[in-house]
Amino acid sequence: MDRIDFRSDTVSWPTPAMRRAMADAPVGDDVYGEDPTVNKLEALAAEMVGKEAGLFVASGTMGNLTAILAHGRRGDGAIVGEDSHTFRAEAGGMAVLGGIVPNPLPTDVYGRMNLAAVEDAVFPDDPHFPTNRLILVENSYGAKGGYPIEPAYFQQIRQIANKNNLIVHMDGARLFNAAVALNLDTKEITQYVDSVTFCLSKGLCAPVGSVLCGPAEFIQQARRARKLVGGAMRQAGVMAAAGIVALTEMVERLADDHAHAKLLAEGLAEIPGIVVQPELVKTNMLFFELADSAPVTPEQFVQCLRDEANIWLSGGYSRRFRAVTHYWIQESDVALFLKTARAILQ
Ligand code: TLP
Repeated sequence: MDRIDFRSDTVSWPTPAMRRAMADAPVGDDVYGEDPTVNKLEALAAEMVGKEAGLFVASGTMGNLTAILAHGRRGDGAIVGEDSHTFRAEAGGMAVLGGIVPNPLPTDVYGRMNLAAVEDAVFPDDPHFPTNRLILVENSYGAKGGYPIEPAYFQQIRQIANKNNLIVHMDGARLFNAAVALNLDTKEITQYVDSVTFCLSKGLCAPVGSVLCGPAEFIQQARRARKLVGGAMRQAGVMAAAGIVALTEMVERLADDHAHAKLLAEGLAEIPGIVVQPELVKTNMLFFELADSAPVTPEQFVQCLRDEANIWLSGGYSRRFRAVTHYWIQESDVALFLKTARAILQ
């Protein structure tokens, strides 16, 4: 990459192996179900998360939206973390396009909703209320620094769902980061949810795409929902080919990104003027704050990193920053970040 970009793992470029696979991919019209590369990706994805079928979609947002549209109807309710991506950062799609009524609940420092609060959020069977339908969960939890939530939590969510006849959908945009950090087979996490979306284009480096996985009948419904939102693609095998490389070659190495994020957090903790909790850093993301005592404003901090070392960091509007590591960030880049930040803040 031409810059050292900590703004997100979404900025990651495809690897050389991906570009080769894309050039060589056999393709067909996926709306006819005839793209062999898309079919291969969908089968592989479903197998990896222990579900019957998969659906290749353009983005994580589209995966969550098509899942919600396929699971619910207008007037249905969805219990959801108030700082989850699906509630807060997907343009209100579930309400705007699905007529789904979100019922947002606070989450703890790891991104978990309180289980008693989840039970309380189930409405009585009364025409005043939305119809109880969905619980939406997320793993790893982006707004809580990409914290990987243990399967035990989802097991308890499953029990509440079963008791109340609810469907559980997981936004697993960074599901494989969570599984690698917890040292678990991904299926140990996804066994408790009915459907899951995960992204190929974040830490896994594919240029485009996510996969929604779930029961075969549900995926048929989701295929219709994807068409509805204009997301049915034609020779998408060109992109799916990169996704296959992502799933076969890029999962285990996520551990390197996690180690880099930890290294960055531990280094930042030693710099006066920065407040960070390295113990919360388990995957490829960290939040840190610029203390009031820092000699520069947040805007100046971002600008100086860019001017002095071509290091890109998002934010600058508040004292809180997010840094994300990925394949294109090396240990030497972390060292440069720390050296430059120390110089700016001295
Ligand atoms: N997250 C992006 C921004 O939208 C914040 C990022 O840079 O992290 N779920 C989660 C947990 C996500 O973090 C994201 C993207 C999505 C869903 C949506 O994925 P895309 O961008 O592919 O629609």
